[in-house]
Amino acid sequence: MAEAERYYVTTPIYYVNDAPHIGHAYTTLACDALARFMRLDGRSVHFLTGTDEHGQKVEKSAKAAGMAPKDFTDKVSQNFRDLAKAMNFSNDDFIRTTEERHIKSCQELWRRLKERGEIYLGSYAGWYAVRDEAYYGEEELTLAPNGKRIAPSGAEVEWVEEPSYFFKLSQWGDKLLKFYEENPLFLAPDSRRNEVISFVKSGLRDLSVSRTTFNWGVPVPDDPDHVMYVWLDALTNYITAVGFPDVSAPSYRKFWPADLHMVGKDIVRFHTIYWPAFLMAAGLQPPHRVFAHGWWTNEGQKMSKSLGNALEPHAMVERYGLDQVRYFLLREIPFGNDGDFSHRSMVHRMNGDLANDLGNLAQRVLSMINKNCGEQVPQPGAFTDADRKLLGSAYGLLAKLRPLFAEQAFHRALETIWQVVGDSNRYVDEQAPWALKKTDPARMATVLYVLAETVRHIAILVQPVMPDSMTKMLDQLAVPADARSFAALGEDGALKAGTSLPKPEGLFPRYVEETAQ
Ligand code: ME8
Repeated sequence: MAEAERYYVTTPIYYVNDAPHIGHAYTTLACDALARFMRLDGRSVHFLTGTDEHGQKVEKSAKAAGMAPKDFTDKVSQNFRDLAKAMNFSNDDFIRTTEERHIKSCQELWRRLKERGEIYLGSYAGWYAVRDEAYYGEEELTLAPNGKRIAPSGAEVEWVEEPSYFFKLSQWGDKLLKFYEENPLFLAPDSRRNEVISFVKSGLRDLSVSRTTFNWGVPVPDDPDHVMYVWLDALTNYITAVGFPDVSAPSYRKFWPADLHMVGKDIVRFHTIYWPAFLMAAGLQPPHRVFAHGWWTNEGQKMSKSLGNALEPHAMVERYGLDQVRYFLLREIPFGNDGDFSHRSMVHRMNGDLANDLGNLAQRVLSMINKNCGEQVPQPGAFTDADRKLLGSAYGLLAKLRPLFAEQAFHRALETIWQVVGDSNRYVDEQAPWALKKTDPARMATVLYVLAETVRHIAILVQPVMPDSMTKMLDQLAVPADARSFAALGEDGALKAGTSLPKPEGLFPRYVEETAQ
């Protein structure tokens, strides 16, 4: 299959030491919208998410819960599967790093690196932050008032001294810089790209890639005193899931290199320095692109366990509605920037963009058709310039959305669709079909047809972001199940006059403040 016809998108695999919060849901949601968009656009998609279950941090959490690590990870990994269900994520696979397929894959990657002389045995003495599962140089640390050393991420570090295998990362600096230069789309947004390039330019040290002081990890082949560094283990999930180490497997050949690794800005270095270096060193191709999005805060505050203010996705969905939450997260902030969640802005989007703009448009059009056109798609007459203009903007949407999805500009994609929603609402007001009912019923039928056809386009194109509500909207327009992909956009898939329509129902209720009820 030609390269352009497939699409492989991944989320980070989440640590199971914590309950999922809205930050985790956000990353997976962005991938879900992309996966759905590409499927509707005719691509063969592989969408991967999963859980990162090894390492000292998870081992510590299991101990604190009084459980064996495997029992602990079995239990908490399930929370992430439940989240995927609750958020209507369409992932094709869910990988766990404790699975046999993954252990085999990590060990094979290790063997390849070892064989090529990229890994050597030495000993590590330095600072390690369990929370980040990352090594830090002395010069990166600051001293807290309690005398503890703190990493730039805010995590406490501890002194570690142990035998360790090292990956020769120091030899990959120039090759990485060349790779970034030759692949300008590899890392987005630009601010992150610049940050990574200047970090690599400042010089890379060899990377410790095994630990001996705990054993909750993938055993190093031929040296079972060592377990692999959890990031080497974790990153490898992206190739495990498409069949590595069998590089001749159809899934590997079809889907690797990945089109996109979506990550948060906290883990950009792991994905854009270590990962391409490991792959190139093993003679494998690096991914096409990494997008590092921004950070959500809650009402201006960093979300944390200790503050107890982490936004819980299930509770948000219950309070505001699933598609409302999905829409808000992708519309509210320019994708890539940090964003603040506030109840006020959530309600503003729900009641404005959804209830007033899109919901009201669909409801007005469908109920006028229901009352005045015999519950059928009306028969249009000749189109006026105004009709052609509105239809033209609906027909032209896909061509505008493709490049925006390709650059993960979800907010701009939604804004572009909502311009047509706004145009449609203005068109209804200008054409006043309710007044035409008496004076010119044939013209009323044309106006309502133009509107229904525009709503069909909007519903098809909004499916990646709000799949449930748009399914209902397309049901209300009696669009057949096999005519809901992007191939059905434009005149060829146009609504057929005379098609019976079900009774319309409102899709986006207004949020009424609890105190005002
Ligand atoms: O880092 N805002 O896992 P993790 C936005 N296991 N996104 C957020 C967020 C917030 N406040 N908080 C978390 C790990 N995220 C490793 C990854 S991949 C090979 C291994 C999202 O459970 C964001 O995507 O700490 C971030 O990068 C990820 O959760 C970190 O998840």
